[in-house]
Amino acid sequence: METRSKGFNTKLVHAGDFEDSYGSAVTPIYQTSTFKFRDAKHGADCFAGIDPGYIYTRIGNPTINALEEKLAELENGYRGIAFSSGMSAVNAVYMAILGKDLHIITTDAMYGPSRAVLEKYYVNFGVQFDCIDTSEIKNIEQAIKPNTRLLYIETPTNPTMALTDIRRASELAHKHGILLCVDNTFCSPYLQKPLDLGADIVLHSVTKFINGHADVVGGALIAKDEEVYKKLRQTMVYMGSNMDPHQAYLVIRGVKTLALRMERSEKNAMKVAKFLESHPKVEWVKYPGLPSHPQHELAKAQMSGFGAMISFELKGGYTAGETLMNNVKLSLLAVSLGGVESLIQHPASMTHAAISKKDREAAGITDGLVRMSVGIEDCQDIIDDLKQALDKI
Ligand code: LCS
Repeated sequence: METRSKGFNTKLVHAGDFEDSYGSAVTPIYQTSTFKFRDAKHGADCFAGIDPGYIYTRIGNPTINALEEKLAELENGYRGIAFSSGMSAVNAVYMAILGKDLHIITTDAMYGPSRAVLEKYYVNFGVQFDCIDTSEIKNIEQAIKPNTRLLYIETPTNPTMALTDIRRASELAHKHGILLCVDNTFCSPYLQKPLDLGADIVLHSVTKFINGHADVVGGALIAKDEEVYKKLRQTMVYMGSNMDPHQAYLVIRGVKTLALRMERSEKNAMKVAKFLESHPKVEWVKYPGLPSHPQHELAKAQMSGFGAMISFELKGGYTAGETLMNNVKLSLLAVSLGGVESLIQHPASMTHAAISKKDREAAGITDGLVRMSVGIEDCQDIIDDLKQALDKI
């Protein structure tokens, strides 16, 4: 079905659908590593790109392609590429665009490994990087060098919930011939469409809200134009970091309910954020939907809602955080986010442990910071659970 002109909810359900010979109502799993050619010429034409036929699953597969089409439509992009994980999507962007003596600017408080991989590996290949607070556009302007090729931002950041103005960042990047990649994992296209705001590439850990059921690890890139798309796809094929057809099938199933899940967890998150903000044992809460969030106005302008992620600092720092996490019973003490279950975790010792304490603190990831991914359970149960755990501090 042609769905490019349809509404977001219709695209969630139907974009990427194709007719198979049995009239299957949902996208079938093409669990095959390779595809038969009709004859030698067909094989040669497929390799030459003259025939769009499938060749080998690392290069392309109908189930994976259906998901790629769906994600491209949801993000208003040219085409999508699915990956085995969010981190393999991150690496594909770095590998496709960076190289010896080339420079990347990234958000300092971003998902730990997205930053750590630059510090630990890419430097060995001569890549230069600056991790800065991109929520101030003037910081980006000051960090730009003649050899800067990529501006890579996360907004909101994991876990400090700081926002970067995508439109202004893209204007600045393009003025200097720099590509802008936005990690849209925390928002999903339900809340934010970076390509519409000027970005060149959107990245997802589809492990999170896109799949939404905490049962798949996967990643995706969506490119705004053909040139960037081709570079990224070639990198994926050579890295061998394709998604598996069964993984793609599960993500296609999960993403159909994205809007319903987001709507519910967002409502819950607003109530949880207000509860936490009024609690005497909480020092501060960072949730883009609260007027106390320093970039509440920007959140209203570039996001269509405020999402399900909350960060908060407890009075009593690390020990208080530990007590809270040891006493929650409904929220699961687990990393990851964006599923139907509420999850709670401690970034300094978990998701951001790969970053040095000095760099963590400079990026605002304090020892007492707690991050919560609010699920779709009954909100009162989530709040009651937090309340009894906070009472133990
Ligand atoms: N980008 C963001 C914003 C993420 O939060 C993550 C994973 C990734 C990229 C990497 O994706 P993955 O390879 O895990 O699919 N974030 C995690 C987190 O906050 N806890 O556990 C994983």
